[in-house]
Amino acid sequence: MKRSLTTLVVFIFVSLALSACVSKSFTVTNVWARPGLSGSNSAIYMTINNPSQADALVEARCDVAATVELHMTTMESGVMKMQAQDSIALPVNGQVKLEPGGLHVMLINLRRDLKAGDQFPVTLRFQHAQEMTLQVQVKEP
Ligand SMILES: [Cu+2]
Repeated sequence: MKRSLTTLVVFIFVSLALSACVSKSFTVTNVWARPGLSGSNSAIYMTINNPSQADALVEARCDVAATVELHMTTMESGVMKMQAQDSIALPVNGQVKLEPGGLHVMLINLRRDLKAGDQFPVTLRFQHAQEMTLQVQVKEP
């Protein structure tokens, strides 16, 4: 009896530890991309909430474009510029928004048309967390 009680307590403890682990992964919402024609460019935007340890987005992979890069849009003397980023920092307990005029996943040289209403997958690779595949919704900004 005592042994089974111990087993039960250990089981509950492990379950709680596992569920805490699962609930602490990223939540990524509002994943969308601009429409674009084959051969042109587009961008993916999203909101990343990071409830656990400090991490960084290091790569996005997506087969709708020949080249996929992490970009930051900045204004320099009134001129809009985009700069490739090695990674995008995800501070602990922070929210990072990829949005028009700021950070984005750049889709260069689309392999097919992206029309409003289309969906396609993108895979995000992080420095620490496991990679994650999400559905991107194509819509007008
Ligand atoms: Cu860009």
